[in-house]
Amino acid sequence: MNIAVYPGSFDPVTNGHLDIIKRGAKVFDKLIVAVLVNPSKTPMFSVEERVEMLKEVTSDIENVEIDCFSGLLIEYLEKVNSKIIVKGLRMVSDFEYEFQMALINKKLNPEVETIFFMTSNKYGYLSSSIVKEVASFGGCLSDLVPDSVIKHIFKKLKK
Ligand code: COD
Repeated sequence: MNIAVYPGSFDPVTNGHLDIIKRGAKVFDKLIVAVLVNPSKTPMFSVEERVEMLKEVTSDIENVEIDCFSGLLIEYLEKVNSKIIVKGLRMVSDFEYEFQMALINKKLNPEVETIFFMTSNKYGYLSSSIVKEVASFGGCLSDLVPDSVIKHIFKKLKK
């Protein structure tokens, strides 16, 4: 069974992430979307909220599981019995960082492969940070994140 892990911050999940999840789920037997627990960052949403939003938007995809992890990704892969990391690539600017990550993960475990999915044309500009910026200025979020996520963002901003 081919189990792949798609790691990220997902703060919050965007339509760009969801596109990669849907495409990844078609390629692998099981795709685990793994939210990083990173105490050194101050995210908009807690890990539990990010997991919840991901569960809501992937509930119709049978072979997708949502989880969270802390520490090294390579150690998490071992725990879930996977040797495949899924990443998304947008601009050339993603490449340098993702290339470094792929190389360090390969160094830490040579059996692990990182597989890149090119962003779909319409999501090349999209990131969680851009979504948060647009939201903070009251801009329109449709086409950027799933409808259920828009509700979570507005709820958070009202607080
Ligand atoms: N289109 C396509 N892909 C996209 C889009 C889009 N519009 N938006 C984002 N993506 C891709 C990103 O390129 C990335 O691959 C993934 O989706 C997740 O994106 P983010 O922004 O939610 O998450 P990141 O980039 O902050 O996640 C970083 C990780 C959690 C993957 C990384 O920090 C990590 O693996 N940390 C664990 C510690 C570790 O093992 N480090 C490496 C060895 S030191």
